[in-house]
Amino acid sequence: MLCECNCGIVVRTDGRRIAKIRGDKQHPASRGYTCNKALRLDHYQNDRNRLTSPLRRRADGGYEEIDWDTAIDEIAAGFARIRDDHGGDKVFYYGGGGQGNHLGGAYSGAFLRAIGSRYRSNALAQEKTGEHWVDRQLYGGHTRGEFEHAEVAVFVGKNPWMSQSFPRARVVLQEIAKDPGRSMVVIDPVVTDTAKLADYHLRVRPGTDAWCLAALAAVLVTENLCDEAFLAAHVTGVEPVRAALRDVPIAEYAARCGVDEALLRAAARRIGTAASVSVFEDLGVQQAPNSTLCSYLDKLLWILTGNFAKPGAQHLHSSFAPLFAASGVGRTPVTGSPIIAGLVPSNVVPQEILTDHPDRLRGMIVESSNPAHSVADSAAVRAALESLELLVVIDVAMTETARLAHYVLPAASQFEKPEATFFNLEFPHNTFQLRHPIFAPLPGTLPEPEIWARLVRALGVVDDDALRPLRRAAEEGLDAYAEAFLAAVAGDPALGRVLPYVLYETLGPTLGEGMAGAAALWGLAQKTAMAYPDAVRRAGHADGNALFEAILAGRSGITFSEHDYAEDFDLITHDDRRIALEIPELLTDLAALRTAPVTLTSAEYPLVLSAGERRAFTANDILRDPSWRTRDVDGALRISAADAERIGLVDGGRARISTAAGSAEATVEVSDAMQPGHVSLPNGYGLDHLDADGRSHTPGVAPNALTSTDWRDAYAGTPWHKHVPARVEAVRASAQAPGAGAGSTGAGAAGGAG
Ligand SMILES: Nc1nc2c(c(=O)[nH]1)N[C@H]1C(S)=C(S)[C@@H](COP(=O)(O)OP(=O)(O)OC[C@H]3O[C@@H](n4cnc5c(=O)[nH]c(N)nc54)[C@H](O)[C@@H]3O)O[C@H]1N2
Ligand SMILES: Nc1nc2c(c(=O)[nH]1)N[C@H]1C(S)=C(S)[C@@H](COP(=O)(O)OP(=O)(O)OC[C@H]3O[C@@H](n4cnc5c(=O)[nH]c(N)nc54)[C@H](O)[C@@H]3O)O[C@H]1N2
Ligand SMILES: [Mo]
Repeated sequence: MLCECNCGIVVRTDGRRIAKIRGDKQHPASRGYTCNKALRLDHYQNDRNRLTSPLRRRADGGYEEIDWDTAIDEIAAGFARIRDDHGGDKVFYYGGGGQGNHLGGAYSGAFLRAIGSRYRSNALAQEKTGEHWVDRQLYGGHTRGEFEHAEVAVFVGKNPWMSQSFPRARVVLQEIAKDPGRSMVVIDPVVTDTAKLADYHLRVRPGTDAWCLAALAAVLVTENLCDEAFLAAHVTGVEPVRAALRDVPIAEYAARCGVDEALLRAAARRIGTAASVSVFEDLGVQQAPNSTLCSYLDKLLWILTGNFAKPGAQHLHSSFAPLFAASGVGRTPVTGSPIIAGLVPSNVVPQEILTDHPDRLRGMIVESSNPAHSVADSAAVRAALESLELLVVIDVAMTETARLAHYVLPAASQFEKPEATFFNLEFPHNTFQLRHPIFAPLPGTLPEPEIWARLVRALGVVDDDALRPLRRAAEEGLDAYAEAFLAAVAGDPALGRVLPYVLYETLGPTLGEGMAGAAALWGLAQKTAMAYPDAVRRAGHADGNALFEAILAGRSGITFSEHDYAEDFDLITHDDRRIALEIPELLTDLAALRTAPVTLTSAEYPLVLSAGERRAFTANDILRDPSWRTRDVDGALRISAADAERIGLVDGGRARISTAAGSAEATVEVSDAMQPGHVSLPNGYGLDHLDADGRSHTPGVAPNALTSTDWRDAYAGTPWHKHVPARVEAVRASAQAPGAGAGSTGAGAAGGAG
């Protein structure tokens, strides 16, 4: 549960400790693979800072422990008051799961609908909404590359050696690197461990991907490397795109992005002549200038070359639970920002709260997310969250966000309840794993499904008599339950609004000790079986009930859909089942690249800071105990030798990094991987942690002490975290705390942790 892969693991427990961990060979996706991070999970499970009681903020700002009944009653009453005074749509929901815990969020909908809440967001709104906006127009769904079988793998601002994100990433990368018949193209300003394996490393200047990608696509068009048969049969709107790409001055754009033209052309030819190509774009472009345009351009690479619906290529895929709302684009109440995929851009959250606008958000529930640390401009987020009438945080730990809350509710850990990830993104075989609890909940904590059920009960919106027939049917078995469920929902629309609650209350008790939280999967299994009947049957599940039973029984995970390659076309949502290639706004932006600036730095902030790089010892904000790290304990600032020398920095010394938003101090790592003008800091650092003696440690820099909310994409509002103009200065030795550097604790504290 440390990245979206959620590799299957087998653990040996020793009391409440996870004593030994290995990859689970029976897991259908990870097949025994795990990265280094998974072996450190006991630092999550047995973090000494875990919460064990509901907390209520006192007038003096401290917290007092209260019992669950009091907490639930007061929280439900508090949100009901906001609903009555200002409307339920003023209650905002942020989060719903990290990388591996999406079951809790599945239950939140019942309470939120019951209270009338409308606006929600989570971390996807600071990375994937621009890509989603492009995807919707092109073909209507999310695509994923089949890297395991791709002849050519293309990584655009993506470092899977460190960040994984697709099954068995390092094994697959090594296989590609070793095979002379296969190639890897990496577009990244940094010589990452992935780039080291690449056949074509297009080492762009930071933030210039749009020029690089435009030139690559232009080579495909001008050197006749497009798949004409595919385009004629399966794509509409090709001509305007081709015309726009013919106008791209390839040599000039290669120069602008800093890539040798011959290398760029060679990479395009490799893509254009391969039997199969898969492309992965990630934060290096999604959190950088021109991000939505880049999402469009990198998809042109595989669409123009017909790399869809065949082995090793790009695919639409089934989904067990939709990560994105299907609703169209709306607007946020205060700033009028676009709501893509149902998500308020993370970057505008402070402005939607901290204002006297009558429609401002007044109450907020944060579940399994730490926006005071993970969203741009932590100071602005803190000020906004502090101004709320009611903030409730559901987490396992006292996070930076929890410390701003009126109430903090302690969740059972992901090993103390049924859990699952909804990042099920593979094709042709897509997998799902329901993980069973391996420990009872830590005393004082509750699993989220129970928390949400208690909140719904406290609102008094469901008549318990209406649930009785369902409870009886559930005792009889799933077929009887399905029948009773359809009848109950048809007869009582109020039940339809709180479905997860209904499932939890009626089916949940029949699922066995500690397993009630799996009940929502019954509804999702029915939907999945209806959405992809053939693919679910091919995977061996006759119907929704059979799929649900297989999920309950398959401890190591199951394959829930098995598609034929040609069915990719059926997954296109346009009526003609063709890819619609023309996106006029983005073609206008493509043309505008001719005069657009390639650098956004200034004399005051002359360097580009990538704030939040994935490294061997980063795992978002999930592992808070710094002792999980055996290296890079401070989260070093990486900088080129040339810049270090000019600034007067030495390896292991200290530097001050300043941006428009703030300033922080870090340990320096002089690195060949960085190009001059570019520095990087890791994500997931600057988290506050109390050690056994009650001393606070905050190793490394909280990256969002240095980022700004207005530094974001025009379409999706996604932040440009990878491209923050910055200044770096040496910290004089006399100003250093003794022992600063590797292993230091308090000395590295950044402004972000408050
Ligand atoms: N170890 C580890 N793995 C993780 C996570 C973690 O915290 N730790 N988090 C998970 C999550 S939530 C996510 S979203 C993924 C993210 O996975 P990635 O997107 O792979 O992670 P990053 O390292 O943030 O960024 C990727 C690359 O972008 C490059 N980059 C910076 N600026 C530019 C630019 O201007 N252009 C280009 N082309 N590249 C640029 C960086 O050098 C870096 O190599 O990782 C997941 N996996
Ligand atoms: N500057 C900068 N900022 C970034 C990024 C960057 O690269 N640079 N990356 C962005 C990206 S891609 C992402 S995905 C976000 C991630 O940022 P967030 O959305 O804040 O998510 P996580 O860091 O995964 O935090 C997960 C939270 O869930 C809690 N938790 C763990 N298990 C449970 C559980 O069982 N129940 C409950 N209720 N809580 C639990 C953890 O304690 C933690 O507080 O950060 C984003 N922020
Ligand atoms: Mo992410």
